[in-house]
Amino acid sequence: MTFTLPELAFATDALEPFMDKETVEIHHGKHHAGYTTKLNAALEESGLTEVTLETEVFPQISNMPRAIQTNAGQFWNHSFFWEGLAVTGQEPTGAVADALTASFGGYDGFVEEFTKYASTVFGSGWAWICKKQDGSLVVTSTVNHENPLMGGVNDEHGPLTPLLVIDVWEHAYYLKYQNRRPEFIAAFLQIVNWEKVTERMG
Ligand code: MN3
Repeated sequence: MTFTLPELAFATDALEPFMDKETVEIHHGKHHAGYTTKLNAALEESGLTEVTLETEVFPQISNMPRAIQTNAGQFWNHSFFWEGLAVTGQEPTGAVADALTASFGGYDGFVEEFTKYASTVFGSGWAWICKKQDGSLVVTSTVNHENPLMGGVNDEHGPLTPLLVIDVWEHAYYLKYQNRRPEFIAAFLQIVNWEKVTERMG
């Protein structure tokens, strides 16, 4: 099986002014596309076909060749990132609003926790909202290409279901926000697809 670059569900300028057109074009059309091509090449080189990333590659990630580790992570994380964005400002409602209240005391508490994790990832990485086995929510961060589905990553929380991710690699925000990562995090929170987050809660 080969992986294809997922199409965006919105036009590249649709997230303005929170995420600018040029950044979306380069981020999706160059970075994400590049990881896709490299993942397929690495899988082919290893003779791995018909693999499922979530259930076969990520749990065994440390046993995989380095090129598969990095590009599988980057391919999947970016696909998940784009799906979590929405053109129009949504607010968490229903089950996800209840879960944010139960786990963080409310939306503002969640924003504080998420901003703290996203702004303190050192270097390149990601911040996540995940659902734990007991149904409660937790914010985590990962470095480089890693994600919470990978064996050995965020293990202190037990098995996690990722619900939302922000990419805090510099390529995700530098053209518009330069070194002002906190401004990018605040902008990201304006374009979260909470309907998708709710769907991912299951
Ligand atoms: Mn990226």
